[in-house]
Amino acid sequence: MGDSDTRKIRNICILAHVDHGKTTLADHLIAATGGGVLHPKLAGKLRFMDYLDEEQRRAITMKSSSIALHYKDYEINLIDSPGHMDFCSEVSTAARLSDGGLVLVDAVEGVHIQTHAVLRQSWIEKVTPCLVLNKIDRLICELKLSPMEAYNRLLRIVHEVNGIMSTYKSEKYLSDVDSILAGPSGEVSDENLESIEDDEEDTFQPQKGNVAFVCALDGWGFTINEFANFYASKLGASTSALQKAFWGPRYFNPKTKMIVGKKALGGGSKARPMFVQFVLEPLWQVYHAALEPDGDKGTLDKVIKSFNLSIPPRELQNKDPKILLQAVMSRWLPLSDAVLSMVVKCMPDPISAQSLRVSRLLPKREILDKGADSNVLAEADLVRKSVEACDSSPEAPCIAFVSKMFAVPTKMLPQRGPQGEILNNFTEEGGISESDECFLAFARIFSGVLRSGQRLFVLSALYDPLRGESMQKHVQEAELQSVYLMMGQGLKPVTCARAGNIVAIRGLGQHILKSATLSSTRNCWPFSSMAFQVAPTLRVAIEPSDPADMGALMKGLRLLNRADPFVEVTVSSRGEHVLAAAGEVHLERCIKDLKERFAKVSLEVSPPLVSYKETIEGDLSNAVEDLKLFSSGSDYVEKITSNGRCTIRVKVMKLPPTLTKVLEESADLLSDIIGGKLGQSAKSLEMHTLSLSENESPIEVLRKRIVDALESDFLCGNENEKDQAEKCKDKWLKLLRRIWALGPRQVGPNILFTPDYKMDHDDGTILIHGSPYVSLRLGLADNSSASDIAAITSSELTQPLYGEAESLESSLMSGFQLATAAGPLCDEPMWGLAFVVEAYISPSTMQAGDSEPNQLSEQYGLFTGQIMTAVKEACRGAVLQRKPRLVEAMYFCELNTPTEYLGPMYAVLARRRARVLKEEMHEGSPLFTVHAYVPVSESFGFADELRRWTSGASSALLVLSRWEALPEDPFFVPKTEEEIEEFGDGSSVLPNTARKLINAVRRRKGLPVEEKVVQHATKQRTLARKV
Ligand SMILES: Nc1nc2c(ncn2[C@@H]2O[C@H](COP(=O)(O)OP(=O)(O)OP(=O)(O)O)[C@@H](O)[C@H]2O)c(=O)[nH]1
Ligand SMILES: [Mg+2]
Repeated sequence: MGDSDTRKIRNICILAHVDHGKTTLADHLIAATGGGVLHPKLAGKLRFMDYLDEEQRRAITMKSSSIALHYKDYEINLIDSPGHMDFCSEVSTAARLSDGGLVLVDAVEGVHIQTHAVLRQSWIEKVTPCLVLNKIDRLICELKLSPMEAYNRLLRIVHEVNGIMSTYKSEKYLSDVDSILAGPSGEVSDENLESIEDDEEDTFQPQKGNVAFVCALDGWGFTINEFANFYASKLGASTSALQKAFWGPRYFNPKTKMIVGKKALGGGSKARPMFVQFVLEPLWQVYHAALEPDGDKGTLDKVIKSFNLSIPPRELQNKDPKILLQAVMSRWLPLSDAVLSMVVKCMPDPISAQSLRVSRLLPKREILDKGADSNVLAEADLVRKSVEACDSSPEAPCIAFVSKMFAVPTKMLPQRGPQGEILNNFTEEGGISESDECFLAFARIFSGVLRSGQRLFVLSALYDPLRGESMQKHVQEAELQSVYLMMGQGLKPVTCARAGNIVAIRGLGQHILKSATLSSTRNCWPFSSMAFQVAPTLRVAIEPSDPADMGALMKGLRLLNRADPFVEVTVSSRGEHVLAAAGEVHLERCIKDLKERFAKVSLEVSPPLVSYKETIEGDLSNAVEDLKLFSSGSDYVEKITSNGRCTIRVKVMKLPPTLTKVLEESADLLSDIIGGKLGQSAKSLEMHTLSLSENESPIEVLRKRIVDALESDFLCGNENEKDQAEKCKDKWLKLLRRIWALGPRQVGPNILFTPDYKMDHDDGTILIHGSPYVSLRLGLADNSSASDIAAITSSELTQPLYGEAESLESSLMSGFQLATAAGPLCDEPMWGLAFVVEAYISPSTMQAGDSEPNQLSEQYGLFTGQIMTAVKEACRGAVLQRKPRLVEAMYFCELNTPTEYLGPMYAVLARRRARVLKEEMHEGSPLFTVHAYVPVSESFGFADELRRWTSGASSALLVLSRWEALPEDPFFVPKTEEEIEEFGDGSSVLPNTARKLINAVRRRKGLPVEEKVVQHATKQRTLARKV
C-alpha cells in the first residue's frame, strides 16, 4: 500500500439547510455503491443514514454518521450531517473529518440561514465545497416554470452562494447572523441577471464541473460535463468548448454553427442560452411527455433508444406515469454517477487536502521560550510534517483526531473480530453498570497506521508538550480495543487502518469526554479545537420523579454528557442538575435518551431557565455627559465598612455597545491573556478571527479589535458631531489605560477602572490605587504609566497604611467580581458596565500594641470581608441609582410562510414580542421569508404554536443572536399627571414586561418579590335582603 492508494480516497460530507435532501441523496449514493446494503428500489424512501428511531419518527437527521462506499476504484467515506439548527454541532464534527463538502440547496427554497452556516463551516475548516442544486423536479412540476425561468432561478442561486463565499474569502464577514440581513440576496434583477459574467474568482462554476443539478428523490442528476460529452459530436464542437458554453450568456447560432455572445446574435432574436436550449428544454420535454395527459409518449421511447437504456418491462408498462418517468430519468442520468464523478474530480484526496488543511488543523506554534527542549520541538515538527503529507507508512507517527464520541447499544456491536474470532463485547472497561451502552470514538487518521490493540496517547485540547509535568492531566495513555469501518449503523471490524481514513474506535470511553487528539508520541501539540456555531442556551433543571432514583439520574446524565457532543450538564449553585441543549428539538431528544437509554427512570423537567443580564440605561447620544460625570462628578454611591475604617465610592457608566460585544466575544482569548497563558494559544484566537495571519500576535489583534470597536462606536455617527465623537473616543482610549479588572469571573463584559490619582484626599486616608493589570497585559498601557504610579506611591511608602491598602486590593476586586456576577435586579450578571471604585482607608484607631497578635489578624480577616461586601453593595447600589435595565437574549428567527398564512404568522409573532426585521417574497413561489428577533424567554413552544396556527404551513428556525436591553423601566410608576392619565394612578397598572420577567427570576431563585396581591379590591357588599 502506498500513496497511490491514498490518492484514491475521498472523505466527504453532505451539508445543507434542514430538509434540502441530504439524507435522500445519501440513500442513492449508498444504493449505487454501498455493496448492497441498500436496495435501489428503497433509495430515497428508507433514509438509511437516519437509523435512530427518533430520526425516522421526525424525519430529520439528528447526528452525523459515516459510511464507506466504493465507486469505480475509489474509496469514498461519506458523512451525512443534520440540517436542523439544534444539531449544528454535528456539522462541525462532520466537517472536521472531511476534505470535501457537498453543499445542497433546494432549487425552490433557495439559500437559507443554515446554508450560510454550512458554507461558513466548510470555509473555516478548509473543506473544498461542491454545490448540488437539488429538487429540480419541483421547478417543473410544482412551480411549473418554463426552462428559461428555471435557468434564471438556478443562475440566481449560484450567484448568491458565490456571493456568500466571496464575503468569507475577503474576510469581511461579521461573526453573527446579522450578516445574513446584509447578505447579497435579491439584489439582482432579472434584466441584468443574464449579463452577469462569471467571475474567475467564483467558487462555484457549473462550467468547471463543481455544480450538479439533481433530483435526489427520483435519483437523477447531471453536471454540465454529461451534456457536453453528449452534444460534442452532434454539434461538431469540442467537449471543452461546450463545457464553457453551457453556462452563462452563450448562444448557439444554428446557421453558422457557432457559439456566440448575446450581442453577436443581434436584438429581437428569440435565442435562449445554450444551457436552456440543450439541457433544460430536453428535460422539460421528457417530464411533459411522461406526466401531461397530452404528452407525446414517443419522446420517452426516443430517449430510451438513443441512450440505449435497459428498463425492465414491469416498469415500462407501469400504469403510474411517475414510475415510468423515474425509471427513464434515473437510468438516463444516474444520480450517483453525476455526483460521485464530481466528487472524484473536484474534491481533493487526503494527501492534497491535508497539505491544504494543516494550517487550520495544527497551526504553527509561536515558541516564545528560548530554552524550549529542542528534541520535543523536532518531534512536534515531524508530526506536523507527516500530517501535512498524510504519511501512511507504518513508521510515520500515528496521529488521529476524534471529533465526537457516540453511544451504541453494546448488543449492536459486531460479535466477531476481523479474523472471525468471537469477541466478548461485554467486558467494557466502564464496569457492569455501563455495559448496556458502549462508547465509540468517531475519528479520522491523519498520519501513520492505527491498529486495534495499539496503545496511544490521548491529548486534550489544552495539552502543551513543552510544559512537561504540569500537563499530566491533559494526557493519558489508552489502548484501542477495536477499530471499525463504519457503514451507517453497521460496524465492520478491521485490524488496522491507514492515514486518510475515517473509523470508529472502541476503548476510549473512559479517556475522552467529547473530542481529543490521539498520538503515538507525547511530543506534539493537539489539533486546534473545532468551531461551534452556537452555544447550548436552553437550560432546564432535571430531577427524578422518585428521589430514590437520584443515583440513576446522575449516571444517566454522565452518559448523556459523553454521548452527545453538545449538551452541557452542570450543577447549579442551588444544587439542581441543569441540562443545557441547543434548542427545543435537541432538548426533547436528550430527555428521551435519558429516560429510555441512559438513566431509565422517570424524570421531572423544570420549565426552561432563561438567562438574563443587567445593565443601565443609556446610549451613545449622551456619551459626553456620561464621561464627564464619570471622571469628575459627585454622582457616586457611598458605603462605609461597619468598622468605619473604609469609605467606598462607586461610579458607574455604560460601555459603548461595540466594545461590550468585543469583550464578550473575546472571552476565551482574554482569559488566556489575563491568565498569562499566552504564547501558544493562537488556537482559541483562530476561532474568532480567521484573518489572523500566522505571525501576528494575538494580543496585538485583540488590542486592535478593541480600538476598532471604539472607532466604530464613535466615528460612524453624523458629520457635524465629528469633533465631539473624536473627543469621546480619545477620552475612552485614555480610560482604557486604566483597566484594573474585568468581571464577572475576570473576563466578562464589565470593566473596573483604577481610580484617578489626582483625587487623593489629604485627610490622612489612603486610596487603594490598584494597578491597571489588564491594560498592561493587553498592551493598552505601557510601563511608563505604571511607573507614574510607582512615583506616587513611593512617597506614600513611608506611611504604614500603604502596606495595608495594598493588601486590601484583592478584596476590593473580589467585591467587584461578586457584584458583576449578580446584579441588583434579580441576581443575574451585569452587562456592558464600567465602574470606578475609590476606597479610602483611614488609620486604625487601635494601637498596634494594644491587642494580641492573633486578635489583630482576626480583625484583619473581618476587615477584608467587610470591604468585599461594601464594594459589592456599593456597585449594586450605583447600578440601581442609574436606571437599571434588564437585558434579554434574542433569537434571530427565519420564518417561511405561504402568503395565505401571513396573518396568523404575524399574530403568533406579536404574541411573542417579536420584532420583524424584513419580509421578502420568494420570486416565482408563494412563499414569504420573514426575519425577526424573538426574545428567548418567549420562544418556548414557538415552533409548535406556529405550526398549529398555520396548519403546519410555516416553518421557523431560531439562532441565538444577541443581547438586547429592554427599554422599559422595571420600577416604572406613573408620576406626572399625563402618565397617571395614561397608565392610571399606579394601583391599577399591571407590572410591565421587565418587571414581570424580573419577578419570575426572583421567585425561581427564592429572592424576595415585592408584590401586592390585592390592593384596592372593591368591597363585596351583601345587599340586605328584605323579605
Ligand atoms: N420533490 C422532491 N423532494 C425531495 C427531493 N429530495 C428530497 N426530497 C424530499 O425532501 C424531504 C427532506 O429530505 P431529507 O433527505 O430527509 O432531507 P435532509 O436534508 O436529510 O433533512 P435533515 O437531515 O433533517 O436536515 C423529504 O420529504 C424528501 O422526500 C427532490 O429531489 N425532489
Ligand atoms: Mg437528513
